[in-house]
Amino acid sequence: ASENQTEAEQPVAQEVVTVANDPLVTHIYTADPSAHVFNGRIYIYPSHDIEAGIPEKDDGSHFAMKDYHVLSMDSVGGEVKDHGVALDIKDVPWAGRQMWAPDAAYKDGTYYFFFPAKDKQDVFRIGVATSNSPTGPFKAEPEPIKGSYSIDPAVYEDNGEYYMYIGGIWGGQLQRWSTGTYNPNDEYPADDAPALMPKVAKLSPDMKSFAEELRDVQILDENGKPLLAGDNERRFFEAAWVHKYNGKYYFSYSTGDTHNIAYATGDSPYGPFTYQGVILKPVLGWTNHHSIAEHNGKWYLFYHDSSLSGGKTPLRSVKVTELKHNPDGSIQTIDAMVK
Ligand code: FUB
Repeated sequence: ASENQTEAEQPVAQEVVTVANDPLVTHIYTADPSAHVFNGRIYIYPSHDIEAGIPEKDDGSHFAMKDYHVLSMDSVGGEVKDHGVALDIKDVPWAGRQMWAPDAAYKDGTYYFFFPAKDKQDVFRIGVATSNSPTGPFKAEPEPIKGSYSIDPAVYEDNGEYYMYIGGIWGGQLQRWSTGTYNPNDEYPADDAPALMPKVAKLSPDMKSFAEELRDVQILDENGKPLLAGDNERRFFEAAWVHKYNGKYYFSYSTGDTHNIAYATGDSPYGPFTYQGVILKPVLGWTNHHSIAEHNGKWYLFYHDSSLSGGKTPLRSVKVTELKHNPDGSIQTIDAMVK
């Protein structure tokens, strides 16, 4: 604030809610929780972190996960059940390594499990696997989704249509697709150019292919201009998620190297979305990744941190805390940098 500003003109500091939560499970490491409510029960589709002994690098090779488990619970605070291995990399014909943040969706009696993994050429693709149970086991399709790339699929259903959001920069390889085809070299926009945007496409009725070309999800600043690549505090990095509240679409994501879960709002699942603020401040460990779901009239933020491993970035645990929308539609910022 400048010296000439009156007290009334000075910006009001956003209220921050501090929380301390325990891991939902402690017998395995879990991360990137995608939560859904199916038949009234909460199902969480996380990554399954393992001690791979690979040194930490910007390309993320230390996240060397090989399978997925599904967790479920009757309600937040209730007993959390681990349903065991739902999909193993050895049962995915096209996958080479690194099973990263997944998501799931339900349509017409079938549960669809979406997951990113590097193919045998070390290029991230998005796979799909199906089951008649929300907990799997899931049977993988022999090939990844045609035209898919990068990481962190999030599937959002709106009026019977399913939209897949994807993207992650650095280790998630989004920067290698700026021309539409794969470029093995990392090329990033200049700091004063628009940031790399996540992508979205509607899924085909069979849920196993894109119904259209992937397009940019525009995230705009308060002046309606795309966020810039150098705006590390606000620009998209990875971990897309969409929820709808009071008729508005909320696109939330991790800002990566500044470690926030940020959100932007818009009037269509395709965007554009206007940046609004921070949902979750940095947690213990480098990554921040979340999902948002409503259950029994309350909204919840599912997230992870590295508290159980004493701060080791690739060994994380999923947690949950209540998320509150203010009457004006803004979301209260949560600080979970404790425990
Ligand atoms: O878990 C591996 C990667 O770390 C995820 O795909 C990213 O979102 C980050 O959480």
